[in-house]
Amino acid sequence: MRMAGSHSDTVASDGVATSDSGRPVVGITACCRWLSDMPYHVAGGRYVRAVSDGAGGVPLLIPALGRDLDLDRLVARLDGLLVTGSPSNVSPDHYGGEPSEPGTLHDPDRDATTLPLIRAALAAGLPLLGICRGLQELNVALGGTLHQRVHELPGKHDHRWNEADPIDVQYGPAHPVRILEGGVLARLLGVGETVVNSLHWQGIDRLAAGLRVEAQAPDDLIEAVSVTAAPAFAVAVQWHPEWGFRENPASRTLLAAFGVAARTRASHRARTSGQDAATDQSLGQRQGDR
Ligand SMILES: [Mn+2]
Repeated sequence: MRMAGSHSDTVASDGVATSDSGRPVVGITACCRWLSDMPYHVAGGRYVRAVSDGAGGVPLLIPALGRDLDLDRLVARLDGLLVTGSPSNVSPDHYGGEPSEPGTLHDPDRDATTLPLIRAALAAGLPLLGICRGLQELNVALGGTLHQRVHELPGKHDHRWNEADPIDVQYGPAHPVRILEGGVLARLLGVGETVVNSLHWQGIDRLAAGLRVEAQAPDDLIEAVSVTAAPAFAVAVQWHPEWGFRENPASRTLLAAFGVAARTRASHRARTSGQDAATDQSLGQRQGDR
């Protein structure tokens, strides 16, 4: 058990955000997957660990319930939102793209959840970290478009992984990214190159208004973005910082920065919790009156 005197609201020397009290509640988007003929709402364990151990948050999985989720009430109770990666692709219907190749995995329940959830989270000033599909969803949610098969585009590299490789090779260092001057990543990681993993077929085509390019691959594919007008940390990356983050200083720094932003949000929520309670009470009365 940690002693009371060990409380820390800062980033620890190992780059992991830690706090014994007031841990921020961080929503984690789930996919809807059919297992044994039943829908399950799932998120990879490494995203959960990235939130709990990397960002120092209390992970809260958000089911892919689409319009049956009360987004405003949900967002009001969160201190941060992690939009996860997934084997499924955003349906091109959401950005006016060509129909996907036969056999492409889609997740309409997730699309129906994450796209409005991202917009609600940003409108509420919630800290946000998008990973892989999460970066693509952020771009689509704000009006951008995607390439569905980057490796087939002239001048673009193959950003995919090899299924035949062991998992640690699949998630191993794949290509450098160039961190651009003046952005959030430049402040956290410095300007210049860092090597990242790469497990994606898709990529950003037209960047949404309201996003800025934070990092690019050698083929100029956008590998990281931030939300220009966001009051808090709002960054998305095409790579997977959650994979092996304990051994990767840049990933630890990124997750810790997200955690610090979420903790700032949590302390703000704690200060205004009296107002929240009053709102809850009036909502309860309204429901009781029906
Ligand atoms: Mn890549």
